[in-house]
Amino acid sequence: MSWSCQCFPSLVLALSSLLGALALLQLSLYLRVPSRYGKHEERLCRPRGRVPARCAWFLQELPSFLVPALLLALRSPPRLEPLGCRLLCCLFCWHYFYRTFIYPFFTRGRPFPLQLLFFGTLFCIYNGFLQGYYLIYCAEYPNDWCTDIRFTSGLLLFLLGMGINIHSDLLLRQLRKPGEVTYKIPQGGLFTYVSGANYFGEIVEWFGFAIATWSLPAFAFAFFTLCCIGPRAYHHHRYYLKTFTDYPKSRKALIPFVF
Ligand code: NDX
Repeated sequence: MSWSCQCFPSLVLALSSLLGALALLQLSLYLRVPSRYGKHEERLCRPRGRVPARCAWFLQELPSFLVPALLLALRSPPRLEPLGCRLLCCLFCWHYFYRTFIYPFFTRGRPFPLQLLFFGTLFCIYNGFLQGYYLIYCAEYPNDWCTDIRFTSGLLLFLLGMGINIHSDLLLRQLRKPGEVTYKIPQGGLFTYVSGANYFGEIVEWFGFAIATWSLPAFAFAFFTLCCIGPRAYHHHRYYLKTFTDYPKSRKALIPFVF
C-alpha cells in the first residue's frame, strides 16, 4: 500500500491552530492545579486505574515515533529531499525513539493513571501525524537549508536541549533504588539552578526544532510543550519547597536565575 503525495495546507493550518488552542486549554487547566500523575497524583486514590510506568510511557509515546515512520514508509514516491528536510524528520523520530524505546525501560516512576494514558496516547497520535505529515508531505526547503542560520542555530538548540533533558532524566532516576517510590531533592547538572531541569531541556529542544524547521506545526508543538510542562515545573518547585525544609532557596522553578 502506498499514498500518493498530496499536501493540504488548510489541514496543516487547522491542526496547528487546534494544537495552539489545546496548549491554551492545558495552561488554563493546569496552571492552578497540576496534572495528576507522579508526585501530584492524589495519593493512591484509585489503585485499580493505574498502569505500570514502563508500560504506560512505552504505549503513550509509541505513536509519536510510529505515525511519522509509517507516513514516511507509505509515501509514494519516496521523498525527503533536500538533505535539510530529511534531517529534520530524523530529529523528531530520534527524540521519540529515545522516549519510546529507551526512557520507559529505565524509569523508576510510580504507576501512571489509565485515564491520562488514554489522553496522552491520543495526543501523541495527533502530534505525530501533524509533524510527520507536514515534514513528509508539505515542507519545502531550499537545497542549502542546512547552512541557513535558522537550521544551524535550531539544530544546536535541539541538541543542547536533548542533552539537558536526557541527563536530567538520568539524575532523577538515580535518586531511587529499584522498587523505591519516595521523593528526594534532585542534585547536580542543571538541577543546581532549577527544579524542572528535565522540562527546561525538553522546552529548549522543541523550540530549537521549531526554529530549525521554521514551521507552524513545530512552533505550535513547542508552545504546547511550554504550556504543558512549564506549569508542571512550577508545581514541582512548590512541592519541593513545601516538602523539604532544606530545599535550596536560590533554586528557580524552570528558567535558571529568572523564574
Ligand atoms: N507525555 C508530554 N490535556 C505526557 C503525559 C501526560 O510526553 O488531557 C505530554 C508527554 C499528558 C501529556 C503528555 C499531554 C496532555 C495530557 C497529559 C495528561 C493530561 C493532559 C494528555 C502526552 C490533557 C488536554 C487538556 C490538552 C486534553 O514516581 P514518579 O513518576 O513521580 O517518578 C518520577 C521521577 N522523579 C523523582 N524521583 C525521585 N525523587 C524526585 N524528587 C523525583 N522527581 C521526579 O523522575 C519519574 O519517574 C521521573 C520524571 O518525573 P517528572 O515528574 O520530572 O517528569 P514527567 O512529567 O514524568 O516527564 C517525563 C519526561 C520528561 O523528560 C519530560 O520532559 C517529558 O517526559 N515530557 C513529559 C510530558 C510532555 C512532554 C514531555 C512534552 O509536552 N513534550
